[in-house]
Amino acid sequence: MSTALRICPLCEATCGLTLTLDGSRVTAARGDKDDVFSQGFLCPKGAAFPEVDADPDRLTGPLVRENGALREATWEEAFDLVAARIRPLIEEYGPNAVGIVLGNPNVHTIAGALYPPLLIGALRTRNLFTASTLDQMPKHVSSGLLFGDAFAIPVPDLDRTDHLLMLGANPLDSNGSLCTAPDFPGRLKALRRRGGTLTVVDPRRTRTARLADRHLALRPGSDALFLAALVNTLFAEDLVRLGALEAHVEGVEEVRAAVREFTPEAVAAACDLDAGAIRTTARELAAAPTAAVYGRMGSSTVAYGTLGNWLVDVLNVLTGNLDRPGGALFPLSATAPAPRPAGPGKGFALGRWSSRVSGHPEAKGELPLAALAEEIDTPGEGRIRAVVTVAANPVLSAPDGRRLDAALASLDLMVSVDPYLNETTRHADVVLPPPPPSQSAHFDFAFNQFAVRNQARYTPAAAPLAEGRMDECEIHARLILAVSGLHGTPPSAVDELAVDTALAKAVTQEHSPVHGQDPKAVAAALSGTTGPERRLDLMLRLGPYGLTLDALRAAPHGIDLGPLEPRLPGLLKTRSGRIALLPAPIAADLPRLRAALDEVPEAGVLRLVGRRHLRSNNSWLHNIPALTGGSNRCTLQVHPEDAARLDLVAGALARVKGEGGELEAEVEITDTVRPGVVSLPHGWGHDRPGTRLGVASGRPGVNVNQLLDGSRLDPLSGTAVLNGFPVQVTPGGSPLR
Ligand SMILES: Nc1nc2c(c(=O)[nH]1)N[C@H]1C(S)=C(S)[C@@H](COP(=O)(O)OP(=O)(O)OC[C@H]3O[C@@H](n4cnc5c(=O)[nH]c(N)nc54)[C@H](O)[C@@H]3O)O[C@H]1N2
Ligand SMILES: Nc1nc2c(c(=O)[nH]1)N[C@H]1C(S)=C(S)[C@@H](COP(=O)(O)OP(=O)(O)OC[C@H]3O[C@@H](n4cnc5c(=O)[nH]c(N)nc54)[C@H](O)[C@@H]3O)O[C@H]1N2
Ligand code: SF4
Ligand SMILES: [Mo]
Repeated sequence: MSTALRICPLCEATCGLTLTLDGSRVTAARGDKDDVFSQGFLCPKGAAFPEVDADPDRLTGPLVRENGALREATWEEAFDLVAARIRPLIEEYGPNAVGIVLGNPNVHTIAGALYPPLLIGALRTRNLFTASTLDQMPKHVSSGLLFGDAFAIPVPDLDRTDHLLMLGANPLDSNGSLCTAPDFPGRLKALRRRGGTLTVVDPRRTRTARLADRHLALRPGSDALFLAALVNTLFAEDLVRLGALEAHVEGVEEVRAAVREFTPEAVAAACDLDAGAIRTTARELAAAPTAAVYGRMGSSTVAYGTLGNWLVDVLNVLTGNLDRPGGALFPLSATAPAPRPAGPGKGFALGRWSSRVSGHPEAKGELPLAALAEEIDTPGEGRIRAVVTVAANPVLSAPDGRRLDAALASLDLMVSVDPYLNETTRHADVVLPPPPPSQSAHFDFAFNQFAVRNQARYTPAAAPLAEGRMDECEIHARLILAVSGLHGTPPSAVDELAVDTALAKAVTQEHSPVHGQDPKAVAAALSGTTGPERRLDLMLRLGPYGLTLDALRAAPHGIDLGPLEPRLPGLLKTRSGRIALLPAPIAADLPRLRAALDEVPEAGVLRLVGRRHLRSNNSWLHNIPALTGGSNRCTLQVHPEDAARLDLVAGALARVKGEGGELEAEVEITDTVRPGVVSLPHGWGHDRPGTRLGVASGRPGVNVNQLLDGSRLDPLSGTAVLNGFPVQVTPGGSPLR
């Protein structure tokens, strides 16, 4: 028996785990009490790490398609096949013939942070699709426009704020998102204990809402109207106080004019909130010594997602809370480039190209994942003929999985880097499975950028790579070489090139710690036994704290880098060097929101919202018995009034019809959803043949995203509307057992 530390990769909270190992098998996981950030916290998912790690359905080696069927293959065969098949397609049809799909777990692995940018660079395709356009792309766009940097995302200063206004987030079940905070629930309770206040805006009375001082159960999709009315009230009641931000903001008067029509009375009907309650919310926000406004999924994956995300930060600015302790601050991660001096930047451009079929504008170099199917199945020049998926299951996670399922089946070539044969990867011609997490090192490149405290932690692999396994970093490196026509080159060449490229740039930058040094000498001094370790070491050395891999190794429970600190104006990369409070693309989208003021909600139309369960994670943890036992979770939650009106019976089936299809789900009657709203979770629908998910396929559930046809998008960010879309509900067919 031995123990090893491992940062949990199962949600954004990044808790430190202490694993118990019997040989190389993980037998238990508990919270690491000495972890500088998570201090022993863990949730039921973290506790199930051993089962997640040892799931017998995980693929143990590569699969290749031969005569229509997948068979086990050697790594050599698998990469030979990729190289032999993809190069002719690119040569004949050009780089855009290959689509790249990056899914959520890429933000939970070292490989997913370090290699996809190189894969995108190698393929030079404009057909890049990621889970961001099912999630947080509106935040990237609003940050890009406001601050000139799509990754400059302020996070609420949870541990110090006096007042938190939270929209469309349910951290008691999700453990938080774009706000990395181990024990988010405990931090909210501490906020209440120190006399702070919590307001939750959510059409459902979630576990988080139950913890709040006030819960506003607004109509789904109306957050942007609600937020605009808060901004309106701040101006109307002379509550705008920029404080230290004054010198760094432009466009305040333009915002005042832009929100003039959005009075609390004007939005009240659309939001189904009392105008008085909206005013009180604005006054409390302004009166709090410090406050933070924070919006997530439920205010992001909606029709006015970018406008809503923009308004969140407009409120943080107008109340003087942006960039101040207790407000909403910008984290500074240990692998971020060392801060440059303040001054004008390049700004953020949107729509530099558009998608072929529907002309959707790119955002942050990406096209809407909801448009992937049409880019494959619509004939014509520029059609996608090959797809590479990495850690993605869009057949379940994106709108209209049926159409995407058929489109993927029609491809000339599909390659998937994924541990499972699931609804998406079953179409692959080559599946390249990474090892289980115990056999991978971990560092949170992504989430340290959104953490409520600056810190850095590195956990080397807890167990050695099993026989026949390949580290996910090496899989990526070999894949990059195979698609580049460099098949056969040692994979270390990819890391060396990345180091050389980064150093060539850094030595020329005056604010870089290696300015003026000899790049070869810096590279030679890097420590680390693998390519990715050397790259991590380099990023730490080029970073703001001058850390090294050796320093992290010497502090296995992590290095605390202190509370978040103000970062303005250095962080701003807008062309003016100031916060652009009313960016032109936002101003151009506001008429759409004004039109929403007059839309009378149709009586009797139900709006569907999602929900998450603490023991689940998107589409891929339903195969773990320890996390799936108990009663059916894929239920349609309906308010008692709606159930009575629609003749729906608890435990019986309801038929749900949307623009993209229909399905039947078990009815759960509960007043935790507001009237007019039904809720169904996503990530279910494991009933397709040809997968290898023994447990999940036994209790498949239904795919909520089949109710969508992929046409409802937030126009500025290309993000799918996954919350608040209209559905019809009628009693279903046969009753349940
Ligand atoms: N209706 C509705 N739809 C939603 C949402 C919603 O709230 N409502 N949420 C959306 C959101 S926020 C997101 S992020 C997306 C998520 O959707 P996706 O990005 O498709 O992610 P998952 O469903 O989590 O699927 C993850 C895939 O990664 C694989 N995987 C797991 N671990 C690893 C690993 O270490 N390496 C590799 N290479 N692969 C791994 C799994 O086997 C699985 O195939 O879903 C979105 N879809
Ligand atoms: N247990 C678990 N944890 C997870 C995940 C998981 O699947 N399971 N997924 C991870 C991922 S990828 C992400 S992105 C995060 C997401 O984490 P969160 O951002 O916390 O998202 P959700 O838990 O989906 O909560 C969204 C809330 O928005 C509400 N909502 C729906 N429509 C509206 C609306 O129009 N307005 C408002 N104000 N609210 C609305 C819903 O009722 C729901 O309670 O969770 C991560 N953590
Ligand atoms: S809260 Fe998230 S990171 Fe922490 S143990 Fe649970 S799943 Fe893992
Ligand atoms: Mo997500």
